[in-house]
Amino acid sequence: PAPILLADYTPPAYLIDTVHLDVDLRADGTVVTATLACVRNAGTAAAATNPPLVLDGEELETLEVAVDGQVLPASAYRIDAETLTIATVPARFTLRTKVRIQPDANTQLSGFYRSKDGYFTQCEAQGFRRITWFADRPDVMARFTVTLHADKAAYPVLLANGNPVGQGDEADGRHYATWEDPFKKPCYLFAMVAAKLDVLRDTFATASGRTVQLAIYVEPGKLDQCPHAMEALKKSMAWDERRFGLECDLDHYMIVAVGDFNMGAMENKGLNIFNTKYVLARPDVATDVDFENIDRVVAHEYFHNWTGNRVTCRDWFQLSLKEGLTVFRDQEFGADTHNRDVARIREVRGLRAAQFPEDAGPMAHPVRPASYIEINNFYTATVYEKGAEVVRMIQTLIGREAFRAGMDEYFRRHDGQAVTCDDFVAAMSAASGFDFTQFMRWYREPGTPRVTAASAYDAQARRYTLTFTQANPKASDNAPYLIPIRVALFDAQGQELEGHSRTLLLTETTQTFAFDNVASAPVPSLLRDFSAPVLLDYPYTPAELTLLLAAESDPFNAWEAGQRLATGLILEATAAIAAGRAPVWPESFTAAARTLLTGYEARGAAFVAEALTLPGEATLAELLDEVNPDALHAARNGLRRHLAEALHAEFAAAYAALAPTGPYAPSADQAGRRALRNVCLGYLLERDAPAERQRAQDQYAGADNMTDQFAALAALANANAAARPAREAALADFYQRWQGEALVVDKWLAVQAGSRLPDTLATVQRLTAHPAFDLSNPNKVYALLRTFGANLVRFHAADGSGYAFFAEQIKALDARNPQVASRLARCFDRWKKFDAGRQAHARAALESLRDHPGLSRDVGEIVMRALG
Ligand code: HT7
Ligand code: ZN
Repeated sequence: PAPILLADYTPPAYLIDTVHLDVDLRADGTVVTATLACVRNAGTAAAATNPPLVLDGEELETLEVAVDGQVLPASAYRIDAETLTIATVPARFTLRTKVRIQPDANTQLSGFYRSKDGYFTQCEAQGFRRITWFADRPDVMARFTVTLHADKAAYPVLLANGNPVGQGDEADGRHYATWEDPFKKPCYLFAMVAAKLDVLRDTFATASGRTVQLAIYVEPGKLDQCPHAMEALKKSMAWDERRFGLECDLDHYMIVAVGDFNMGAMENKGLNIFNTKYVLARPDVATDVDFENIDRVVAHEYFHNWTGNRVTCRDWFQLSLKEGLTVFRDQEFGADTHNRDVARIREVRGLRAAQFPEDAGPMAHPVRPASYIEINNFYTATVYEKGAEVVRMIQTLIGREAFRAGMDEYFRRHDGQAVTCDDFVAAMSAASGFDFTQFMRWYREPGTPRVTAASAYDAQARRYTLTFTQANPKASDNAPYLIPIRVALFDAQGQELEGHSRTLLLTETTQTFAFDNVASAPVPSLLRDFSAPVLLDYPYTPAELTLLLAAESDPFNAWEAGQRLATGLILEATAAIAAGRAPVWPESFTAAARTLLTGYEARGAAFVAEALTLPGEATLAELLDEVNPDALHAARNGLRRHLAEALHAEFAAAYAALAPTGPYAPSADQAGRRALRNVCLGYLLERDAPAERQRAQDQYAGADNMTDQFAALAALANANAAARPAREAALADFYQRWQGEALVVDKWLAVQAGSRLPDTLATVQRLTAHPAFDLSNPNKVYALLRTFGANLVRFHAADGSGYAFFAEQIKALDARNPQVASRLARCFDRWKKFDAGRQAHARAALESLRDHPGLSRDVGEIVMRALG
């Protein structure tokens, strides 16, 4: 298929003012009658030419088309694979269409589909066209009124966006409900639900004194897993008022949880639909990470109510306008309400594990892509996470106050509009006076810029200089980016030099900055708080890194120093192991780890847990020209084992000291202590000692919360051969205990698929036939298959068995759900980083996918890009 280009954007020929939908759910399908008030778009050049009306539709059985009440004969319109064209229409008219759709047969989970407890919608990006004929593009915004009719006993809950304006009983045990949304919206924000669900209700009083009715709808019997999400919603509402002066504009804010969902959640106006994973939580079934993720996702979808819904995207190339900005907002919310230091570390860890590889691989694209074949393939780490980094840099460049003024200006200018990333940046520029011309490169170019720094010290002049050189081989030219680099200088005793902490603005390819009155050669701390999403090279010595790890007050850069130290050791060890030599682990690193571990009260348990977690294999692999996954895996595990042996007493002491002292709460403080205790447990189990296995078994059996229970299970699942019986017993017990909780079963699948044991592929193959697995459920697919695809050493097995298995799974899945199949196909992205033998196997798997009859556009785009 031909790519869709940003350069080809033209405004819509017709606008739609109002939409009335009548949705009649029946056993033989759902009949949707849509009445659209259409008007020619006077602002376009084509308006004078009486253009045809072209609407989008997919898998619709068209029963009737009428213009201004006159049913059209079939000869008056044309329907092809994906469009309805009416050649001649008046400048203003009412279009009525009647279609039948089959939600029970909708396995793609896009449009209107069946899940366990009823019917749900997912319309972003282009699902609305699977419900009725429409101009399915975000710059067509309309006022929607919806009436749903369904069997009352089977589907007692009937919901749509906006306010309830009517309801009643109908013949044959049926009922109806009418909802009216007072806000204009693009159709991707449309939602409706007809289901049997329980509801938790609450209210929120806004700053201006309005009351918002809150409701969370979940599968019957799960109400006790809703309170955390409700609290998160109220916290988000209060935070957005405080930080950005943004108040909830709705009378009703509803969240509906569904177990079959392609992504995390969806911000439909006033009727969010969520994956159960981001709603349901109770201490015995959800981990600290789950609780925190729920906070973040609830906040994210709520924040979209302004950044995405009140001001939306002109076209899908502008996706980061709403996603990058909303991720930045949810990150800030998480930092303010949880633990700012650790939040930033985790964000960067995530960026390096997912976005940096994406930017270096075949799916590299700008934050604002210039072209796509399938838009669903562009809900990426680049659009979301790098997009958030770009917004964060804007705040760094102009300061927090001006950023807030820029947000105010953005809403003042564009409330109710569909706009572009340029419009957002123009508002920021107007509020701050900052010229963002050069900065726009961050939106335009793919690839991660590499910044190389060098330093010089002139003792006589007491002058220290830093010279930076930047390059991005993936960019379309060699022009430099505007890069903010936060810097501090430290003396040899680890004291930060006063007056020398600055944000340097790189604007040239090579640029030198001077620091005067510097008494002795300092140690620079570069890119504090990760002030720009770049790769930064500086020839740090291990001693300098050790100093920064101990002394840097910026927690990100303290952590970064430790990661740099560990990275250097693991990469050296990888080379040694590949060459048949034994790795060497210097005592200085062990000593630094010991200092961290024994000093956790002062530095914070959550920080120390992050600092003692070695860089992940995918992140490390990016630093190698050719990856030997076995050697890399052995090297990283070798360092873990070395620390486990050398610091056994310290790990055991910290493990004991961090034991819980009161009842479980998912607070930041408790979560930090549990995180560190479980890091200790993981290290302790690296030793081949029965006592350590017993420790893990005891924790597993005695835990009163899922965080500790699952950490013990994960440690056992990765333990060596001697722990096999303990491992199998724990896995069997866990399934036995939790088979009724779908989200816990996902953890059980994931912990096996991510295991480093050599027979993991065989286990995963076996699990695809287990009753717990279901290829139709995205959560199950992600838990088992995507986790396996991210298991560097097992997925990239030298004999190609991982690749061959995966290709077959993708084919099977593609026939049901191309969006999810395509996300699995992304696991092949980095195949060219491996040796020739592995590459040959990966190429064969990709070619078999390419040649698979009926392959979707979604998977096709990923495979073609991968094959390059
Ligand atoms: N804006 C939402 C995106 C989304 C989505 C996109 C494609 C297919 C299914 C989807 N479900 C949700 C989610 C968000 O970023 O808030
Ligand atoms: Zn979003």
